[in-house]
Amino acid sequence: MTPLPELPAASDAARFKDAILAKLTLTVGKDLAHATKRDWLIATAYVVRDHLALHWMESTRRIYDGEEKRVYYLSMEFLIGRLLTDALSNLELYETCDAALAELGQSLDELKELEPDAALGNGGLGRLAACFLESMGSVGVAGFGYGIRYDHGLFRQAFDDGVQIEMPDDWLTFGNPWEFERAEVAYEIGYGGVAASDGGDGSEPRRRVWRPARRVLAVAYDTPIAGWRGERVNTLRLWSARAADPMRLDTFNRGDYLGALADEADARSISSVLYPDDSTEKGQELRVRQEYFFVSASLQDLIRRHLDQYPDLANLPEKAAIQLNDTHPALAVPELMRLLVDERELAWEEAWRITQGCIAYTNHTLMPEALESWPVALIERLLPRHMEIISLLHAEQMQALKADGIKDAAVLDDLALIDQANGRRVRMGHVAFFGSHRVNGVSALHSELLKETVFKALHQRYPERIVNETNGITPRRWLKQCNPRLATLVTEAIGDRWIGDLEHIEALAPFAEDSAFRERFAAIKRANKEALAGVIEEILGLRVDPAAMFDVQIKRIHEYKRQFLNILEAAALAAEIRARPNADWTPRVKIFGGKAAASYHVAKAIIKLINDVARTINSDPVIGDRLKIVFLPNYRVSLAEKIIPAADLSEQISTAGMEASGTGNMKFALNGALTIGTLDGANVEIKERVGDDNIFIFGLEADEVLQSRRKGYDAKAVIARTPALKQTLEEIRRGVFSPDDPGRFKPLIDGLIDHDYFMVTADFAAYAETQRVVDRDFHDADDWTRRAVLNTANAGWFSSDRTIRGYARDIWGIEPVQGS
Ligand code: 26Q
Repeated sequence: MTPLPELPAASDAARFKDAILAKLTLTVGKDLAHATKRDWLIATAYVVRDHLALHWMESTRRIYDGEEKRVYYLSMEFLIGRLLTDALSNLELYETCDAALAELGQSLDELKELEPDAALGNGGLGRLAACFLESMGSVGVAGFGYGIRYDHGLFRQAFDDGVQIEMPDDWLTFGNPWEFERAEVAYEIGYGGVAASDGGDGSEPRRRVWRPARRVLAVAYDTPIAGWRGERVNTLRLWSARAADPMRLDTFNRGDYLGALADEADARSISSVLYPDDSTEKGQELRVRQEYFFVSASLQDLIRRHLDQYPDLANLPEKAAIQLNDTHPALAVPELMRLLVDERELAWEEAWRITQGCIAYTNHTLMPEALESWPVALIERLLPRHMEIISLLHAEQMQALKADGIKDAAVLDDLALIDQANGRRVRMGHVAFFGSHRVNGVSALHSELLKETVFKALHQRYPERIVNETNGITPRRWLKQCNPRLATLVTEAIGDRWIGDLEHIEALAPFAEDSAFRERFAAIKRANKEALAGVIEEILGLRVDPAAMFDVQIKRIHEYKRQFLNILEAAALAAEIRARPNADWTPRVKIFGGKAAASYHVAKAIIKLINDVARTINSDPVIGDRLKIVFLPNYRVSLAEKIIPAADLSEQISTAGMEASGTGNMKFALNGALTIGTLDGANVEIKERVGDDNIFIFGLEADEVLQSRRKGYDAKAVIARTPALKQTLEEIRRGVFSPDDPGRFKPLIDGLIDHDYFMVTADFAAYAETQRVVDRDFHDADDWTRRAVLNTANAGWFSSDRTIRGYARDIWGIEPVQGS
């Protein structure tokens, strides 16, 4: 075993300082006199990366020597955010680095703000993948993230007069100090062409070869991800696309310079941009090309790794778990079959045993329009052999069903991988379900609804397959790092065990009754609010009062998440304040953040409405500090880290039955915000844990929403008997908030009146009423703090460490090495 080089101990600031200086000079290539802040940041990151790398080598060796089962998390999205604080904190180098930089006249606080977010994801699903990678490292699971190294992550959001403008994200402009390029790890990915029989004697009818028309290369880039205390450093391997031949010299020599580079441009387009959509919008061919690209590269890679260690693939299910993050990587099912049957010449049945034994699928949505399906003709053209395999699986399944006496055409239709009704489409959810040994939902409610709705027929046929794994969040990033004041207080009170074992934070509960503790807790919330007020002033030039209630809704803008309901209620409240300015109002600052998919016009209209209402209310001298509305542009992980610690009230107000889980809800509770929410997703489980008295629940429940829709919900009648709502809708409709363009919101309001699918009007009265209870309760500041402490103390179960242990036990069949 080659000995590893030595690095300064965690407490050795002097040597850490020397190491930064060495990187600045030798790697960044700058001397002290000319180094920019960014140069300092990059030099620091390289020093930290050295530490990561050593732990990483050790982890990799341990996995190999221990013949551990590896978990491959396949995800189109990894919403990592910044890595400097994460790595420093998990390696317990933060203070050392801070001191070293101080000696160099630099401030860690300042430098860390210069790191761009790695925004390779849209929202919850991508952030969950990032929390899972960190948790796998923390609980001792040999985890590998596989995804795409997008040149451009999620767009940057700017506002032009309150209208969202999308700007390209350029996170790689100044290089990425965290990654290791692996030019030698490259796989060929084929597209198009034909599938044909490979001569033979006809005794093996399924021996087929695929001759793709085009090939691109997938090149690996590795980022080490440290678990808590650096116990284990796992790998995020992202694939970047290249042309197999970078340039056509013959074309170039003919003088066609662009043509000579066309293949390269075409290949690179595959990993060039993240699809900026968090649910709907589909059909683009590039999306399928992206999906196949990273699935094929990842499977080829994990098979090679397995064969480096074991003689054959028969034991792959014992040594490799492949988790599909939604249907986006569902092509893994036919691709693994193809690799096993066509390339490794395994028998079809054996290949199926291995495929199903390895693969498991997580569903993140019940919305039918968000479930991927691709036209058969598209898959046939792009991936002819995969279409053949899917058709074979489809036929086998139909045969088995008929053999079992199932003849009901409707039932057969519901179970089919290929939907014959809608112009022949491949249902990726069905492909993923069928190819998996386990399928999981992401909250208790969501998993039950999966069984009753989208996968009802499949569940009846395979009743053991669906399990629940309620989402979680990593307490390292979402308390220790983002809220150091509170983290320190918690540690002073109960010790630091909570960091590696969040359920231990329960020990904080008795402190809710301790008035001196409450005072300190409240002072920390206040300090965090002052810091956020500073950020708001810097970004928007608006002063907000840190004594007011900070009421926050941050998440993708979507009709089902109902930012619309929130702003309608705010506008109604503003009218009441204007009518009775001297009543006893509880001052509030309503904070919004979130991006709308570029093509989602209703969502963009909602953003504009929030901004228009904000401008009107914020400049109304009668309302003053009683109500302020803030829309922070370009919501992203690093902004969430500043907002969440400062929140008093967390808005989780989706139409019941539509938010699969939510994870922001957990981050707020952990940071001592009270939730106002519907009984949706993981809100249900949050309520069970923090207790009915420490959460504000309102509105229709999931079954009532379905019932109401079935009966034909009549928004007009509800509006007519809800005066505050009626008046607010009329105001918006006639342009009170958009005097420059009075008709601007007419379509939005008319849409609501005509067809309120998301039950905004149905829940308005209950929501408004509950907000007044919130107002009243916030008045009793000390009791509010008591309830906030109980939220923090009871949020321990929502650690993603707990979630990962659940997956390990129920789905991957492994015993994590560390922890309980
Ligand atoms: C699909 C096809 C084409 C283009 C884009 C997409 C696409 C992209 C992203 C579809 C869905 C997503 C992301 C979904 C998502 O973030 N879902 C959220 O997942 C969280 C983690 O489980 C849950 O907490 C949220 O409730 C759920 O909305």
